[in-house]
Formats: sequence, C-alpha cells, structure tokens
Amino acid sequence: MATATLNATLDGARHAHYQREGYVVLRGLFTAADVDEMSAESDRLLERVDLMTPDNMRIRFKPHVDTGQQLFEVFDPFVDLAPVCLRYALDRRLLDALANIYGEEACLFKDKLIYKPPGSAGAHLHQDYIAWPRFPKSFLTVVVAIDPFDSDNGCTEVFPRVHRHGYLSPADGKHYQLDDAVLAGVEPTPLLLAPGDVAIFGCFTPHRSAANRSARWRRGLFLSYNAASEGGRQRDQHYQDFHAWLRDKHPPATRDRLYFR
Ligand SMILES: O=C(O)CCC(=O)C(=O)O
Repeated sequence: MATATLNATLDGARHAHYQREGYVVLRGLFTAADVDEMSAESDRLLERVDLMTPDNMRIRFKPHVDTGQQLFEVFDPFVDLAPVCLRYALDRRLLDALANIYGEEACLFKDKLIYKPPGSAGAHLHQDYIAWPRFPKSFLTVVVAIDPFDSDNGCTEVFPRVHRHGYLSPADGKHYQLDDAVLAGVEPTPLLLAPGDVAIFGCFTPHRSAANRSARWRRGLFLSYNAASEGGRQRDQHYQDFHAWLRDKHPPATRDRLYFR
C-alpha cells in the first residue's frame, strides 16, 4: 500500500486517510534548518549521563540485539530539558495538522526522545492505549524524524485499519504486547521517513519496530497529544500517573530506589 504523503498541511484526503488507515505521513513538515536545531539539542542531551541510571524513571535502556549490553535509548519525558524541541512540539504547523484531525485544538500529553542507537533491540508489537481511568482515547502519537527511518535501522511499522477494532487487550490497566496471531493477514506498513517528515498514528493502531541493524542512530521525537475536549492540558497529571504505575510494577524490595530527575 502507498504511504500517504503531504507537504505541510493535512488536507481532506489526508484526513480521510488517517481516519481510514489509522495513520498518515506528512512529508517535509519541518525544514532542514528545523531538524538541525532538533539534532543539536538531542546531541546536547546525550551528554546528560548524570541522568542515565536504571532507577531514574525518565530513562529507558534497551539490550543490544547481539550482545545483550544495555544501551541508553529513551528520555521520557524530555521537553522540560529541551526548550528547542518543546517549541517544535507546540509549533503551529504541527498543531494545525492535529487540529484538522481532532476538529479542535490538541494538547501535549507525553513526550519521548528515542535515540535507538546501533544494535538496539526493537519495540514489541503493541497499541499505545492503556486502560487507566484518565487515559484519553483521543491520544495519538506524532513521530518527528531527526534521522532517516528505514528498514535497516528499525523504522516504526504500523498495522493499517486495525484501529477500528479498538483496544485488543484486557482493559485492566496493564501494558500488553500483542500476539502476531491477532493481526494475521494484515501487512504492516513501514514508516519510511526522511529528516523533517512526520508520521501520525492513533493509540489503537498496532505498531512495532525491528532492531537497529545499521551502524546509524535512529533519532526521533515521539510526541503524544489528546484532544482538548478530552481532559484538556494533563501532561503533568499523566506523568504523575505514569510514575505511580512504574513504582507499582517495580519489585517492592527496590521500589524506594526509583526517582525522577
Ligand atoms: O521506536 C519505535 O519505533 C516505536 C516506539 C514505541 O512504539 C513506543 O515507544 O511506544
């Protein structure tokens, strides 16, 4: 299937594509100069090794696919450390595209900076929705490519049209991987992105990514939003809920070591 593309705005056809397929790609939403700024700030953040401990709830590691060595992979959140990327997360080019999808303003809900270094394992098959009382069903994720996303470095892959079936896991507040069998017969679409391209997919769109088998990083902003009418601005509340959930699922014996900085 052809990947939907568009320069800079979300017209009626692209909106229809998003509703029908559960995702859309906007080519070149951000310029090369914009991407240079995001890239420089991402590089600066990589110097914050003081934050990169397993007990910091802001940080996630992934094993190297061959050696098992733990590699730093994600800041979640990051815009509080990254004023340039915060500006792009609230850029009208992006917010206008989201307003076209929602029919109203979007509010930033969650923000991750995923580096996916060479060798990093992939992301298992899942939907982003999680059945927490406050989790918005209008949640969607915007991927802003800093580096190219391709099949060698483990681009995100989405399963089109499956979002219409809603949430496919038990609604008990836990995070679930999806079994491949649930999606039998549905071909994934790789989100092949150039720097500055943007992909948008909803919280019921199953997605995954393969390991990064290249020698290149795959840096991208993963910015998630909700429709303003579904809870308004709730990013701070979301991170309180997220941290409570992380603490809860951590082994009690070492739970007290967890911190956020
Ligand atoms: O890294 C990717 O391609 C996907 C990441 C993802 O799905 C997530 O962080 O929830």
